[in-house]
Amino acid sequence: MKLYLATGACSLADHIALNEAELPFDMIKVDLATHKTETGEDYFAINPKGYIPLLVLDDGQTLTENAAILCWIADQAPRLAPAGELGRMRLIEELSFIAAELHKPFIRSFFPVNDAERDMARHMIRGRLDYLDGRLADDYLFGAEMSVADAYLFVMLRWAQASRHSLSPALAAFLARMTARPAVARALAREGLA
Ligand SMILES: N[C@@H](CCC(=O)N[C@@H](CS)C(=O)NCC(=O)O)C(=O)O
Repeated sequence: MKLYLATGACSLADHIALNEAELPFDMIKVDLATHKTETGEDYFAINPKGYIPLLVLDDGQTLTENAAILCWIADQAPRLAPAGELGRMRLIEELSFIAAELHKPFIRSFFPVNDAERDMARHMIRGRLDYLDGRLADDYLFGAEMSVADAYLFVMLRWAQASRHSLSPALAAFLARMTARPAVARALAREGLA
């Protein structure tokens, strides 16, 4: 298996989830400015979408989109998904929320076309962080056990911290709790972020 990623980018969520699932993989770094892989290949030729993450399965099939890749990883390690009748739907609900309502506004705030767009994106992120603060009464989004959605949220909170959004005590504690997990520490070290 191969994961195409960029250091500290959203693909860190997939990296963490693969580690948590104990699924070994080769890591290929992509330079998002030039869209070249670390071995000099044209990334558009590998993934026409041009963005990371991309997961190449052992049989050569490819998966893109964090939500889909994280769902696939949870299928390989069901303890990384919420249980119960609506468990899978709850996971999709959470991943969709993080992708559309948090990840995308972060991209808008990092690369705005103007100040108004940046301010609007930051305002949206603030509202989402406030909502998530209320969700984190337990250790993780779905209670006492970590899921792949927590890996995605972890990356978003790293970005929030780096871009000077204040984190509530519950969100800061979640960030610290995730950072202390061995699978997370290994991912950070392998990406050179430790
Ligand atoms: N919808 C995609 C978005 C992924 C995404 O935004 N990737 C960013 C890094 S965090 C990227 O590769 N940007 C470079 C580009 O768009 O060319 C997903 O959820 O997987």
